[in-house]
Amino acid sequence: MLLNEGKDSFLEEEVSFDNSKYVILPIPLDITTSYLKGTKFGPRSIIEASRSLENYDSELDYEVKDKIFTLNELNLSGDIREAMEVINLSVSDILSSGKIPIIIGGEHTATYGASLSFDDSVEFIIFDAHADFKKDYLGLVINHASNSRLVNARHNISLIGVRSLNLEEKEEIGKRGIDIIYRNDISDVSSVDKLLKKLSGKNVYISVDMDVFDPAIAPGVGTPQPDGIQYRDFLDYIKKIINVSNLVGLDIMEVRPLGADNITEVLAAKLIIDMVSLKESKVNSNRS
Ligand SMILES: [Mn+2]
Repeated sequence: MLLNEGKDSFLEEEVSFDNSKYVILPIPLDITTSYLKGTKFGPRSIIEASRSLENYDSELDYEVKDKIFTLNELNLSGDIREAMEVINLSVSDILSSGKIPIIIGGEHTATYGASLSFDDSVEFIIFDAHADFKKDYLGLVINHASNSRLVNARHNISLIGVRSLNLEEKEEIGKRGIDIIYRNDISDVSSVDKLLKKLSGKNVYISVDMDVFDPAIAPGVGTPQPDGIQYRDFLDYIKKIINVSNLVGLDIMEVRPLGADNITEVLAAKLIIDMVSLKESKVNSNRS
């Protein structure tokens, strides 16, 4: 088993691995990053930022406690293919222990590695400014700009918040009939309804590239894009998605710490608390 027990935990949770329901897997992947390097420091910074946040959600009246175990960072010393294999093995270990993986990164390519661990019936919902549907990029087939396309080799995907792609990517996405909600249509009711209908009752994995958000609220990313979505836009989506489906895994990727300005990693940590709270308060209300 490649898993190590972690000392520095998310939200300062003290729960043991066996008693936890969610397992944070920090993946400091920074191999194919093309524009701004530094995503390898993302996982550590998200865990540090979580310690500045409260674990109680007043909107849901739910407290995250004794739920989340934090693993040590994965050691990724090989090339990108080896990294995918290590990630796949680690996520598979978490799943076979009956836990829900929460992956924090690190470049977005880690989502592809994680996707290999899931049954191909799992739907992947990818929030990203970029379509990431390139056939290859800078000579590499496995790279961050091809992540969505790679995941789509095994899984149905839906792309949300996209505002950066080329014509070839757009045509390939159209050819494959992939559901894509562009940033301009983020509030379009019929698009959202269609998505929810598709996800109803399904096992769902949510992947968040932090560059889907506006750079004003998430400046610390590898490839920033102007005119991103707001935190409330995201909350509206995940409330609806988690409500109709069964969340089996999630990731928060592409955090690139800026040093003194830590608002990106605080937002990243908050998203994890939000998604766990939404899933758990749903479980609780189903029981009562
Ligand atoms: Mn992106």
